[in-house]
Amino acid sequence: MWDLLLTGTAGGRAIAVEGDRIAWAGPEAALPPEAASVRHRWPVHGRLVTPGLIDCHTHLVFGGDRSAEWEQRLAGASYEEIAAAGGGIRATVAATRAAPEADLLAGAVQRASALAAGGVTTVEVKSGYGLDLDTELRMLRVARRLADHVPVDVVTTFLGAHTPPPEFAGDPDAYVDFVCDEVLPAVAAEGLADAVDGFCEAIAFSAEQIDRVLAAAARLGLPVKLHADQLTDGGGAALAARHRALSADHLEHASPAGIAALAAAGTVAVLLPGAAYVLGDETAPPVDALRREGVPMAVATDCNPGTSPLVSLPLAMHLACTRFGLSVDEALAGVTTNAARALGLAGEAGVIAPGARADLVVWDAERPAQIVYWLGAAPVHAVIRRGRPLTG
Ligand code: DI6
Ligand code: FE
Repeated sequence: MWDLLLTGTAGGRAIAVEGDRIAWAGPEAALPPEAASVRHRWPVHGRLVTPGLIDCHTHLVFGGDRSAEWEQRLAGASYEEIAAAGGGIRATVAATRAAPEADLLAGAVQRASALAAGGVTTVEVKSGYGLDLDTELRMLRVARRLADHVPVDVVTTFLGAHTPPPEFAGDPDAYVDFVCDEVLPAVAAEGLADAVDGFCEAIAFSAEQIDRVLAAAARLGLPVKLHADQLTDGGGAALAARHRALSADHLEHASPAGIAALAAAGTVAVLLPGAAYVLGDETAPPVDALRREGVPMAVATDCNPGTSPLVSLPLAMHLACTRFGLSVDEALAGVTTNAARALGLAGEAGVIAPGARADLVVWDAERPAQIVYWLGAAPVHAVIRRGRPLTG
């Protein structure tokens, strides 16, 4: 028997839920006889209902605070200069290593709760601020525990190859060996990562070094994704495609050949307009080329303390429209179907179709543009997570 039936949605569709799954979705006029005996009926009075939103790229577990660096950037320092002077990612690494697990969890819960308030029901969380065995494992354990405190599903990604840590300064290859031979196998043995990522960038790792990390992930049966061509064209898109990555993320400086390779590999392009905005990078990713080649585009917050202190996915959608030129429909697909695909969850999340997880948002809106247009006030009316209404 159906547990819940939403009627009167903006599109004139009805949506039935049984247990934690969508049981039926279609025009109200076509409802089958089961509808007569549903446990709860929920008329939504013309409101828009979307899949629960998916933030498919975040670094929301971290210690410390980088607001002072942001002020230095306001005064003219560049992200690369700050990183070269020992700030940037390394500053967060020091603070994260020093933070007790309870503090890491408390900060992550706060940020994930803010995302959830904006309609997010699935969030990806990366490691990468530990860069030693203990802290990488601790970050991933905190990420796994998040779902006990915030009503979201969490997908974890191991980002050991984020930047070379101070112990390996001057010898990034030795650090890559350590990641491949020690940290990644330990992470996999504990089942702490759903995927493996790397930062392919002049200030982090070369394509050759990342290639080794992604190959090690494949040997352990883990899917891969990649921070590619964010600040410079380092051949990241082509590298991601060669490894059949779930996603290639950022892509502001990706080459046409890189985009074509992503299309051929079926890799999702994850656009992160918060980072471009905060860094003041005027270069938009090659959205026209992505469209032309048929590369699916996702949109995410990249929530992190350095380049994207952003805890609203609807605001990321707004920036994707205004700064990168996406349409509202593209932005919505970017946080639902395409974001699911970027996490290997196609068909499971991000769609309203029989068999999919019953994660739904009822909006105080009739049209998607009303979600995206507001800055800082997501018009969430109610959220249903795995079949259970949370609010409203
Ligand atoms: N790309 C980013 O934008 C973040 N990490 C990455 O690989 C920045 C992380 C930070 O500055 O702390
Ligand atoms: Fe990132």
